[in-house]
Amino acid sequence: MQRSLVLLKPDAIQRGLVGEIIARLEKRGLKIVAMKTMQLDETILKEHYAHLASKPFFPEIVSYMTICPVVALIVEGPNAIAALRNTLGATNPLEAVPWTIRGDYALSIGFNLIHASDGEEAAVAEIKRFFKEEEVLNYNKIDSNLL
Ligand code: IDP
Ligand code: MG
Repeated sequence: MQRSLVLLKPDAIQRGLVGEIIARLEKRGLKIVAMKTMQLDETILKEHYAHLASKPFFPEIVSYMTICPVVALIVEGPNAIAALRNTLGATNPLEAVPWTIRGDYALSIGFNLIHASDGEEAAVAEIKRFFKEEEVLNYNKIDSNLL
């Protein structure tokens, strides 16, 4: 069983797509084990996007990601990390295939709606960065033996 951090970025909130995106994750079979709204700031973004902090477009990422709150989730499932990355589609929505979240709802790399961890190590670090242990729920889903 794997866990991943998911962020529904400010454009998901601004465009009223939070419910639709979460519905897709639920329908894929992923279990929500934590969820909250959060206002991000430059400090957390410099950590979260450390691999992009020296890029010329980093200030744009900060403006985008701080324009309003995000919805942060931890989702769980078998191979959740790969399943999520496939469900998201490519980073650049123009390259994301139809039926993926970015392929269906986004047009620009600057506004691509959703984040998910890109590997197991990143998932552990990102979950710790965004959630306290007591915010993570421990419960069974009635259909969990079918996954
Ligand atoms: P990912 O979100 O698919 O994991 P990353 O390469 O980790 O993609 O980039 C993180 C985020 O930074 C992207 O989702 C996007 O919001 C933003 N980003 C990446 N490259 C660009 C760019 O060239 N211009 C503007 N924003 C970018
Ligand atoms: Mg990434």
